[in-house]
Amino acid sequence: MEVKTSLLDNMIGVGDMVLLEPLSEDSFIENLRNRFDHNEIYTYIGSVVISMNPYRALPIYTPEKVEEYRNRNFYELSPHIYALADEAYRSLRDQDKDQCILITGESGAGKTEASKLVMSYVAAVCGKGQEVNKVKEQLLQSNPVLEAFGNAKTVRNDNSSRFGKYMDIEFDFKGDPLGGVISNYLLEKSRVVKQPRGERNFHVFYQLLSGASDDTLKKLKLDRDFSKYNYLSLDSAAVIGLDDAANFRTVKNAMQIVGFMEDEVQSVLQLVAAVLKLGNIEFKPESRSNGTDESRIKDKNDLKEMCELLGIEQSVLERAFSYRTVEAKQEKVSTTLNVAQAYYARDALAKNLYSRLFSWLVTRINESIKAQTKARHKVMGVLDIYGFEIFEDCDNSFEQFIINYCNEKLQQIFIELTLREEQEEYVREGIEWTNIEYFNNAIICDLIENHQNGILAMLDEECLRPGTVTDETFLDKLNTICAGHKHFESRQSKNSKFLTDHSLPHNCFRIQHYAGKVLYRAEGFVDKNNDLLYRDMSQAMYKAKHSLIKQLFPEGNPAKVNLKRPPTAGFQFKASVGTLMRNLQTKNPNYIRCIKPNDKKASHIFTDTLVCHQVRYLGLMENVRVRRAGYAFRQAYEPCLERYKMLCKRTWPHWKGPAREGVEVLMADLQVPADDFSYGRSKIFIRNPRTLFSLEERRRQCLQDLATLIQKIYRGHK
Ligand code: AOV
Ligand code: MG
Repeated sequence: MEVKTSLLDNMIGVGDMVLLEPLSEDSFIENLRNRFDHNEIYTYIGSVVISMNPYRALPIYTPEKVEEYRNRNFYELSPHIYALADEAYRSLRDQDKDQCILITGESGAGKTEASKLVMSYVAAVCGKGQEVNKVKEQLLQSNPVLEAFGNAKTVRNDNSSRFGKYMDIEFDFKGDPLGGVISNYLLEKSRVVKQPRGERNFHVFYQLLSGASDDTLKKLKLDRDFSKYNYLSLDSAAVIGLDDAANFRTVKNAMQIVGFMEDEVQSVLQLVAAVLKLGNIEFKPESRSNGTDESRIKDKNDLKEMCELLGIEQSVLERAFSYRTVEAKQEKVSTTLNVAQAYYARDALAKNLYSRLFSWLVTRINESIKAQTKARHKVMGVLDIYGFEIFEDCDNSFEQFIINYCNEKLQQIFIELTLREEQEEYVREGIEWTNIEYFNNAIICDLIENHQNGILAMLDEECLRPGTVTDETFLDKLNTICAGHKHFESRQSKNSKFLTDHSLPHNCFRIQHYAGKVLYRAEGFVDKNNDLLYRDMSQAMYKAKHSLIKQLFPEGNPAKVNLKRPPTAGFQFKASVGTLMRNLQTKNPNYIRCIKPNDKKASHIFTDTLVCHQVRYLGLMENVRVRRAGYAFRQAYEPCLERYKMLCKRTWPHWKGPAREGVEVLMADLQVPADDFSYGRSKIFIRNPRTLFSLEERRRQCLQDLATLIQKIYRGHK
């Protein structure tokens, strides 16, 4: 069979790794490099899209490109993220299958950009009309708002997502968008009060100070100078290529489109300003007659201004910075705070204030974008989370642990669905098959989330245990229970029977994640998991006249004293990730695997070792092997017959018998070599993508001939 298709013509390297000859890790990486050097950043492994971050704007996302990919079969054109988006959208619209787009890759690999490209493609090709356009615009404009509040410059990415985001876009039966729902996952709130060296706080702080008018800043009692604020790191305040002032205008405009009222925008900005003010409140010790130190506020001006912004009586907040009330058995006991405790209370308030504001923003956006009809709808979910992260020098904390756990779970879904499921499908369909080995990271997920002895369960147990609980007691517990686990290492603890790595620092433990070994510092785990906010603080916030802040601290309502502890941060995260995974499993998955070509954030640089590392841990070689050993393409008999029956006189225009027999007639008639396909119980499996391309090409030719014929007849009539 002669093969001539647009995909294989003029192709740089090989567009689908399944066709790569010979296949080895070296040839795989060479192919990626060759294509990358020629600006071909997308490559397929069957239906999986590999995306290399070009770190510069390429002219491949124009409206013309959108038209080119619209309604075309996946393999018809050269690899592009638009082909995946189109396939997912059409399958949702025409086959009524809910879809999810799973985007993975490490920090800075291009996940967030990819998610926006998918969303903008779908917005461009789905329905038109005033109402529909409004829905689309609101869905798209939710991005700049959430990025301003939830993204920050890190050492790996100037626009790093510091929260996980899953967005369901809902469509009606015609494929027109109805609305959407966003779920957010644990914001890295520690960033509000402290940032690692070379990193910034969340974008919105810098955007507000750079972009707001003098008048707005005056009303918010703010100074344009970043250096006036303790919570803003100075060494990296200005980021090359990032125009904070222009972005502030974009964000304000986006908020308006999404449907925020002017007074809501002002409320939000007042809270942002209040966080900055809060950071400037400082404390000094004052000795008491009994020999202890009590904390006093150094200069009350920032406190006063913060209280003015939020409509809080100054004495109420001042008291909350000086005392802590513990309620036990209907008795209230107040103790004074020392300086360290006062700083702790201040930072806990700032983190809570900001992260609750963020969750409120998501809820508020959801109110605007939710579908206005209760009619049944189809759903496309787009998942964009924070990528796998490793800091050197044991600087990984609870946040990295959570982020990396989330990435393990996603890798697990990928394995489940592309490697395991694929192999199981062959068995189900009765197709002969030899298993391909791959690393299954279920064992690491279990180490973290097992409800009896997983790390999160032990952290919770420690946090809820009476008595003195510290990060050391937590680490001791880990050392006892996890010692001996293949993916866990730490210094031998006094209780441990097992010998472990003595080169490790005392206060750390190491997990061998699917994507690499990460050394976590136990310090802060207990505290961050507890996420305690003194009741005096929430009560002070609840007393505010500012309606938004009051709303954010409902537990401060004295009428609703609830002595039950709120669930820990880890518990909540595990539960929400669990729900997410179950949700994803009900949908048809589409994968984008993002790869970072270098760690300099630079264009045109392709670092082999870095790419190789990612190819390995993403399991891409195994992915190709499974695909190659198996069948590149499968389709149920019915739609297969429908699509290609025009190629054979005996099946065209009608085939009376069972679809499977029709397909058999078709294959015989087209003389497709017998070893190139197999008949499963419900589907035909085609081994080589070339066979598919060839069928597609013949179909295209056939349609063209038909069109020419119709034109001739039409002219003849005239
Ligand atoms: P991430 O989402 O994967 O990291 P981003 O999507 O934010 O990474 O990409 C990082 C940066 O790479 C972007 O800000 C762009 O400058 C550039 N970039 C990525 N994809 C493209 C593209 N297709 N074309 C041009 N430039 C691109 V993180 O959120 O840190 O895990 O937490
Ligand atoms: Mg991101």
